[in-house]
Amino acid sequence: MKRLCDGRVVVMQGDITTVEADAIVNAANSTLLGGGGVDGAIHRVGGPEILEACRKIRETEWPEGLPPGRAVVTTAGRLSAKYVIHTVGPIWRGGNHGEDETLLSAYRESLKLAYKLGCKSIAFPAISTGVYGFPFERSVPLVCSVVKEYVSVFEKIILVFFSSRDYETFLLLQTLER
Ligand code: AR6
Repeated sequence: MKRLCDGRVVVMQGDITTVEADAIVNAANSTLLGGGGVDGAIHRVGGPEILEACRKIRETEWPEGLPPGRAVVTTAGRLSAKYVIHTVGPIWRGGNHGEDETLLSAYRESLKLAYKLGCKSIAFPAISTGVYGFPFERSVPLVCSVVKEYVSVFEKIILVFFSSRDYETFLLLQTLER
């Protein structure tokens, strides 16, 4: 684990479902009805209450699905967090299809929503860098730029990397603290 920005940013390797934070961000897909990766883990550990809440959002707010770059909130079910914030990152299509902007938006909308909910801490996985194929190295400066925008708004922004390789790569390339 490494603390940056006077301890306001925590970078760690591990499973996000075990992390203590007011809000945990889920790298979901537009259906909001579950999937693999971190999405699968969050629903598995958080339990059926989360899926139930996602279904309600589909029935009311987003009948066609949640567009990439947007974020919604549900209960965190059995997770220790207060909320799960579901966002949809971009699917990588070569890098010239607005992928960077959509990734920035996914992080930014999640942070905005958490702030509106009164959260003091928020934990993120590496959105879009798994099944969705966004190159991890390219995501690092983007994530750092949004985190910088919000660093003074939260007590703690936690970046959780599942693999030690991603954790090490992030620390090598991060632009939060030089
Ligand atoms: N804790 C933290 N990070 C995790 C965990 C975990 N428990 N499990 C996986 N990761 P992905 P995406 C990492 O594929 O690329 C789903 O099926 C993983 O190693 O979960 O945004 C959704 O339903 C990777 O670094 O999300 C969508 O269909 C990162 O989380 C699609 O995948 C993101 O990988 C979204 O793809």
